[in-house]
Amino acid sequence: MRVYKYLMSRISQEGAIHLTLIDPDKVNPEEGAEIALAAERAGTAAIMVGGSIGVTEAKLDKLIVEMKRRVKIPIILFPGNITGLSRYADAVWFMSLLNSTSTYYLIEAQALGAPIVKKYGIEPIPMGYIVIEPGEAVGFIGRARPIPIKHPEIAAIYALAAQYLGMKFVYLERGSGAPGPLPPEFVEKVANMVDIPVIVGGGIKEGTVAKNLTKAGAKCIVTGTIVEEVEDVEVKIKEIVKGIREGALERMQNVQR
Ligand code: 1GP
Repeated sequence: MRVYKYLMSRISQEGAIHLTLIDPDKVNPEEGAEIALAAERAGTAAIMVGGSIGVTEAKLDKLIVEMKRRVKIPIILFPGNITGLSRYADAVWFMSLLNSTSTYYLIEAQALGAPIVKKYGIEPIPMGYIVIEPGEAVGFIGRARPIPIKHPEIAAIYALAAQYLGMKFVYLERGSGAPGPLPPEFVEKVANMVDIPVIVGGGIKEGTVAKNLTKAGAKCIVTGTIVEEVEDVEVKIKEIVKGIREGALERMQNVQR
């Protein structure tokens, strides 16, 4: 419960947090550790490590060992499959792709992964994962039936089901590298339906976008691709973290009114 409690306490203190996603297939361990360090300095709350393609345990191990030497914030696995587990991580999003048409991504991969999580002593954090169109690589690989962007009410009922199933977070995923982020109204509809924190990711590149999504109710904003594109990771993540802080502040002021 250590990482779960840490995330919840930062969310309750700050209103919303930023998580930096690093794809082990796209960086070498040194680059990954550099990005993690810059992200930590910029105020990201935790590092997520994972991807849909090309992830091996050996690659993950090397990357996470290097990161652990450099940063203090938790490293949370974001597995696309059972190869996405490493004994060196602090926690794992123990997630089910709720709108997958495949029982593998709903529960079979989780069953295969569960004894490994137990053996390695990684903290599982239960999370419902919902893919919204276009869904990008994860939508295709995960055999999702992506939720139409016009129908946030469908995402909202999946999110509520996740909460009733006991999941501690729900993740609205537009897909890594999506051409644009989720609209704030979409996030608002889901956030108004559930009591568990809503994580939002996919296509977020600007502080103003992070601000509007946070204001709409997101409690965690995930960015991945942007750190692979910019020269100064620290400056970019600072911009996004600043946006999240402003959005959280405005949301909390609206609640008090
Ligand atoms: C992917 O939501 C995350 O799972 C992050 O997406 O790479 O587009 O930032 P980006």
